Amino acid sequence: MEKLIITAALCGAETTREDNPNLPLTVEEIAEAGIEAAHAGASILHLHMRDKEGKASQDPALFEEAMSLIKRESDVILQFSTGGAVGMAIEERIGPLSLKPEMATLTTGTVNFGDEVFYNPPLYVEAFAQRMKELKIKPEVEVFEAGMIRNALYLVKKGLLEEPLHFDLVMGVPGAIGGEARDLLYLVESLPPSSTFTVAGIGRYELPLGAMAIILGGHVRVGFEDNIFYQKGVLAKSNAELVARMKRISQEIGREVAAPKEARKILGL
Ligand code: KMH
Ligand code: ZN
Repeated sequence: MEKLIITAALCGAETTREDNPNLPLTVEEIAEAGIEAAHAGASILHLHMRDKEGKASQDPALFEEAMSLIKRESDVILQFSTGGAVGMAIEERIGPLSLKPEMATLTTGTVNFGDEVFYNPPLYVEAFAQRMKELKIKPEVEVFEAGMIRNALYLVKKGLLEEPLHFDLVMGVPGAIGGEARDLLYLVESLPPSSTFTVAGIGRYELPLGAMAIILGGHVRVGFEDNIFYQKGVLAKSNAELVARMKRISQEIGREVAAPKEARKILGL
C-alpha cells in the first residue's frame, strides 16, 4: 500500500474558541499550528483564514501571509479552501486562488449544512474548476453526498477536471451523508478506479473513519475544522495532537506516513 497522506484542517470556518479554546485564529496562530501539525506528520494543510474578529474570511492577504510564514519553516503542501463559510459570495470564495496554492478544494454540489445550506450550483462549481485549471492548481473534490462524485465525472467530461481525480469524502455533516462504515464503503466503491481519496470524518466519526481509510488504502484528514475532541468529553490540545495520533495508528497497522515530497508524488503535483 502506498504511504498515508495526513491532512490537517486547522480551524475551518465554523469552529469557535467557545468550542475549543485551543483553536488557532490569527494568521500567526494558524501558521504556527500548521507548522506543528506538519512536524507531527501532516503533509497537507487545509487552510481557512479568520479576520481580526475571528470570523471566516477569504481575504487573499491573510492567505498570503500565512503561506509565507509556513513556507519559511516547512515544505508542507498548502491547500486553500474555496468553500469558505456558508453564505459567502463566489467572488470572495474564489479570491485566494490567485496566490496559486498547490491545491484547493472544490465542492461539486449544494448540500444542507446543519441548519444552513452550503451553496454550490453548477455555475459556481464550473467557475472554480475553470480557475484551478487555468492556474494549474490541483483540486481536491469535496464530497458531502454521493451525487457529488457523479458531478465531478461530468466536469471531467466537460474538460474542466482531469483524471486521476483526488477526492475528500467529508462524512457525518448534519444534513449530508452519514459517517457509518457502510457509507464509506459505498462512496469508495463509487469512485473512478484511478482516483485517490481522503476521508474527513466529522466529530465522533473522525477516528473510526480515519482508521477505516487507512485500511482501505485511502488517506485521512483530521483537525479542529472537523473535530474538537481527543476523546469523548476531552478537548484536543492541538491539531498536532490529532495528527500524531493518526500517524501512530497508521504505523501500528503497518502503513508508513508520507512526507510532503512523497505526498506530491502520490497526488501527481
Ligand atoms: N465551511 C464549509 C461551509 C471547503 O473548505 O472547501 C465548507 C468547507 C469546504 O469548509
Ligand atoms: Zn474547509
